[in-house]
Amino acid sequence: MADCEEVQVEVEEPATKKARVQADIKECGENLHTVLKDFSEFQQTRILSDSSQRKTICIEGSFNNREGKAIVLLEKKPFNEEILKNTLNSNCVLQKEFSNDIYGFYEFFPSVKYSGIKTTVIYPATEKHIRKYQSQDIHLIEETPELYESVTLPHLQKEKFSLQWVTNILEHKSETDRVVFEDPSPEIGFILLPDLKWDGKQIEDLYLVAIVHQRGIKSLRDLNSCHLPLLKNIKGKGIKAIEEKYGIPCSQLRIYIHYQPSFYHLHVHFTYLKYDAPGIHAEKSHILSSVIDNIDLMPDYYQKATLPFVVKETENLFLEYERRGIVRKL
Ligand code: G7M
Repeated sequence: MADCEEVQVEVEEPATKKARVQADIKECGENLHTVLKDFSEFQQTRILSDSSQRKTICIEGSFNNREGKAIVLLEKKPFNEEILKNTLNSNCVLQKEFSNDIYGFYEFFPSVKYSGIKTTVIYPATEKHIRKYQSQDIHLIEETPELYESVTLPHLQKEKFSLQWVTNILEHKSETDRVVFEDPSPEIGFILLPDLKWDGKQIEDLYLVAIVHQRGIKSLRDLNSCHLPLLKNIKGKGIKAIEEKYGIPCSQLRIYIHYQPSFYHLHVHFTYLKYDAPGIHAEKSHILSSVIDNIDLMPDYYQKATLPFVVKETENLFLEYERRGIVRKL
């Protein structure tokens, strides 16, 4: 995809703006992210999910003059010391709602610099992206090795997310300035960088992923004793890199692999232990130390084990299992 010059947006006449947007599209093809400066061209269609607990909202919509759907995911950020230092002062607005005895209730407006909302834009978004971000009923499937071979694997071969973002990272085409550590070995090497879900600022929600250089390892199911050097390398060097850069000891890290993952190219998650990151529960995450230990005890453990996983009702994988009578809706 051709690189595009950044376009400075000042206040524009609507007609000028339309012409500029069309010119940007012509110049930049599908790459919305080289020109997106605000949401004036975004048309909201519906809310896909909304969590007051996680303080996130996910919106489906489209961009004027661009074909296809887009997803915008907004997430309020956790507090950290830097924000507090720079907001609890006179550069903010404090509006009193009411008071009663020693209790005062206010609405607090920090300055623009410190009230940023973490924003992810996916464009063009596929139906699979939309299903992924849509809130819906979920089911637990106990996948035996036979079910993996006869249902899950054929499904994966038929339908999977593009791995382009992974390839871009491994080939140093994207997110190069975010890389925390790289071991370039084609067999046991990996790239460690902040996950999409982490802005890399505060350790309270620290979230990194280690993406392996070796191609062809789809998921936990594929892991066997050949992969022990790779897994041990990720664990050892990942921990060291995080300790050096962020000062967090390994005893405060949660290091795990998802099953099923969303992307079928092996990657390991590193999160801060106190942070309840999405996908850390027992039905989805497998602690890396236990994975290594299981394979040490039985080299083909993950080819023999029944592995549970969670699936959403509208996912095609659910429909495959439903068709075979293994799960059913209420
Ligand atoms: O569930 P699964 O194990 O497949 O997790 C994949 C992880 O990759 C998730 O935590 C995503 O937030 C993360 N991720 C997805 N994308 C598309 C990107 C990306 O483009 N860059 C980075 N750094 N992380 C991503």
